[in-house]
Amino acid sequence: MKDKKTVIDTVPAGMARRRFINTAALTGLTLGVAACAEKKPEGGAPATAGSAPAAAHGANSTHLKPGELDSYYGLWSGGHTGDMRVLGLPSGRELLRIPCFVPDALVGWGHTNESKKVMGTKPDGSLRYTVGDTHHTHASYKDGNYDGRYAWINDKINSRIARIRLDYFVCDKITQLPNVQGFHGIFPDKRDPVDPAINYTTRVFCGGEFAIPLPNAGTEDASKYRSLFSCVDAETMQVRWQVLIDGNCDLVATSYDGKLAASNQYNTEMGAKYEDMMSAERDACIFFNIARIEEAVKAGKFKTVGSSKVPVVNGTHAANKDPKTALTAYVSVPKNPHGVNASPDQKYFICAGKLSPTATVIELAKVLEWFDGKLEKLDGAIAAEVEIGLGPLHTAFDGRGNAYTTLFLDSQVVKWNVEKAIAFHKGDKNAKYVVDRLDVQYQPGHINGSQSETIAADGKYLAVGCKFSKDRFLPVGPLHAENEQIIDMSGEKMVLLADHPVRGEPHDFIIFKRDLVKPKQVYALDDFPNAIKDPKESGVFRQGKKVTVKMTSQAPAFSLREFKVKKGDEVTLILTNLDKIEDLTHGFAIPNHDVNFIVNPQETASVTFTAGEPGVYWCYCTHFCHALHLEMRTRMIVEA
Ligand code: RUQ
Ligand code: CUA
Ligand code: CA
Repeated sequence: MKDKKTVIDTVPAGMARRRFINTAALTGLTLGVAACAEKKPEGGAPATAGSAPAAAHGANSTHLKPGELDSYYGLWSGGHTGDMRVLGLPSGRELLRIPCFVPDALVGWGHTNESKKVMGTKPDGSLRYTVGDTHHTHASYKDGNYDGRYAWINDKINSRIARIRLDYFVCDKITQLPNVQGFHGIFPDKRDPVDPAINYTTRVFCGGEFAIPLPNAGTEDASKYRSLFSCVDAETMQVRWQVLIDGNCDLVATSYDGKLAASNQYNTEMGAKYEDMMSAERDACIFFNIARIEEAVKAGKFKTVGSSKVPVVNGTHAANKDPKTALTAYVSVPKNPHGVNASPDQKYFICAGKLSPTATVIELAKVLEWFDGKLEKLDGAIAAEVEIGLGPLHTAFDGRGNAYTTLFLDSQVVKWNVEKAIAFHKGDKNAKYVVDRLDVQYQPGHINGSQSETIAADGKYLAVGCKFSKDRFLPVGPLHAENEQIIDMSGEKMVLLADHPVRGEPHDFIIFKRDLVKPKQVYALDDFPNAIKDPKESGVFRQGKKVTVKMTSQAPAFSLREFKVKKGDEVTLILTNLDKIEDLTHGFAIPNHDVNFIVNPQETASVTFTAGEPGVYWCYCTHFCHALHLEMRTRMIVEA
């Protein structure tokens, strides 16, 4: 790896001399990941020694004394565990896992009727899906910063978007995008493109990665497949509109003025095989003109696909040749780009090269000039295209003009100065835009800094999701933990502070100041239409074979000491937790009936199950709540 870095550091200015990785080289490098695992990267100059002790630096630390609280929240995508993780930063301590797309045994997610309703069921009442694959999570904005209302997360497998309420830290809605496969990038808008009074998130944009026949009636001719870019209403979670595009979408970013959304495209070739997908020297970053798309929808200039009623406007090259009416703009960027990120100075989008060792800096004002017919060539929106290292994927910012990009193949984070990169690109060969390189362990994908994707980027901590930990943790069989690393980004040089093992696989995350969210301490009884507000309402209510059991909990007892049902009854058990103290949560488990869920203070939850073989079933509290927690039980007596 050393010699490759030397090449990059000494590369002369000018687009023509840039080195691209060809197909053969890439295949070699990709397969080479496992081989690299055998030996530690040598970390050639000018990389900072990856293992430099944090104490030597002294500014920021991940160490908190017992009882000390973190200063940041982190919302983390859980990857193919299908949930969202909540971390405290800088310690990196995991505080919560919020289930959304897949069942969860602690909460009873996917078991209670309330969560099944959010997740979606088949006509027979069983869950539609029990797997998920979350990649990207982003939160709602107001005035360019997080407002603590919502976060969203994607499920790539089943094209679902979940909304997390940041007052209760629970998922309250899930929407499936019609006619989309491989829903990947996700980003909320930061304000309305037209109405200046709407300075907060009202839309969430979703990129469709895999092209499919529209409608999906099954055809082998991949050249006929298409991808859609979707807009979901932040409040109703309904899909507002979709855009038919050429190529595909990967990651998504939005401008601070609300006018543009962007998505990098690695498959402008519209290939069905990887060789085809990397056959062109350049791909694109597609820009969506939000106001124009919504005007077109209003004017009825759309079609629909299959049984979906969602308006689909035409964003293809052919339909958008005239800048003055174009809904989309395709800015050319090098071969198979990956992440696209909006800089906190609100001026640029950075598109990382992935198969090209470059980052492309796209100037938003110029893209808008093109839409106004004032910029002749879209290429004029490219403010810089500079070499930064091998396998660039995602970029974070410090609010001081620097970008931090992960280099998957180099196993590094490169810190580079955006304005100096622009100067270099314009011909100033003395502009040293690479500020620092830090070895990370190993093969980093996502990266984010504290407050990075807001106007309040504070440049303190950087977290990096490393896809391979190799030798960093005790081996636990063939599958290793992955490695999330925390870096002090406050100084000129980056300093590695900590390793954190994590269950696969780390994906996208955001880090924000803790006072931006106001978590609630107890639920409100009235939020649950089926709440049992008084223990006296408890009892067994029968209508033929359908039985409703109503019960309340107050430590250390359930309101019913026993209840009787008959074998084969369809039993719906409703439990309201009348305890009012924060964290006084009870659980409810029924042996041999696949029932276990929790009820938080003032929360109501219900389950529906079929009563099994006659006998006695001790239902017990699963969540430690009281000195008499073990005694907190009730008997279900199933009669013949
Ligand atoms: S993508 S490693 Cu699914 Cu987040 Cu870039
Ligand atoms: Cu109630 Cu344990
Ligand atoms: Ca390509």
